[in-house]
Amino acid sequence: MKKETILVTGACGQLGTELVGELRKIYGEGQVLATDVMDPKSPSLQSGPFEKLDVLNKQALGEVVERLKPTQMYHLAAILSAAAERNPTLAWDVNIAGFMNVLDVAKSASQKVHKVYAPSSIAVFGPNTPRVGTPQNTITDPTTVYGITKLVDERLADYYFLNYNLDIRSIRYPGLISYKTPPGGGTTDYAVDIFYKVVKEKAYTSFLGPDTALPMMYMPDALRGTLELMDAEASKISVRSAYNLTAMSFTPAQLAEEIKKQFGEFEMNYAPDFRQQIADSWPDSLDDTQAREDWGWKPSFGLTEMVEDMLKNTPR
Ligand code: VAH
Repeated sequence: MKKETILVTGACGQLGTELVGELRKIYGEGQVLATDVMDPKSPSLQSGPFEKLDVLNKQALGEVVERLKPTQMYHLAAILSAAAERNPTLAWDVNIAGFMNVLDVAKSASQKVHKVYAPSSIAVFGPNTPRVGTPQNTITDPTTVYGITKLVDERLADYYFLNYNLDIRSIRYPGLISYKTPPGGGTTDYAVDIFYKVVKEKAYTSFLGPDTALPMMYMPDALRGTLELMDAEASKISVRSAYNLTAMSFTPAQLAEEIKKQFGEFEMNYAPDFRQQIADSWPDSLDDTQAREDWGWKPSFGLTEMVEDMLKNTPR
């Protein structure tokens, strides 16, 4: 295996915590520097090097890169959709200025950064987007500030690839479901919260209405997809903005029904809040043919398998 040195930003989040663990398994514990503005809580982050780093501090980011000389960067620091609606300025700063800092530092690093990963989201789509089987290239017109920032990031990624030959790769993640680290500030978080509440209290009140369909993915698929995209030959990557990627689509009512089937009865209630409007602006389902054709993407978890694994592993 080729020796890689990897810098991860936003490592304490839902995705970062698990991705750092996977990267350390592949490349060695000492080869992956996890960074975040927060202190690490999860044991998988404490098992290897960790530093506090704010992506808005370009000088500090530059110093870390010059010292570490990473061959790959995973830029995961971001403000998610619901949190962004509460603080659009912070979302703009972190999601766009922070990303710009990463791009600039990667581009001008004295030792070449071979690959950069920076996730996008289905939030780049909006109410004018075809809602079912949303194609890779279509109308975006996001109406959430999070979606707007992610769309700018997609364009910047493509720009840095075209103009500076930076090998940048990205995925438009759907809602990610996992049991190790809870998500924070997203609209798809209900699909994780429900498991914690059901196993502890046998009741859940959803902040989205029963019929709100959204594209979703179980964390093991998201991790594998991300690593497969990063491993793919550069010549196979035809999309430098971000790939559509999906595994399943369901509504809160369908998720509750599947949990009831496997877990038994629980009380399900609905009290939609401001996140309903965010969810209503996003696609019901995605077409990820391009990722399947370019680098062989194929999900392994559908709704039934995901619910089974979540019920087995959600902490009681
Ligand atoms: C959010 N989970 O809800 C994120 C995501 C699918 C959207 O990027 O904000």
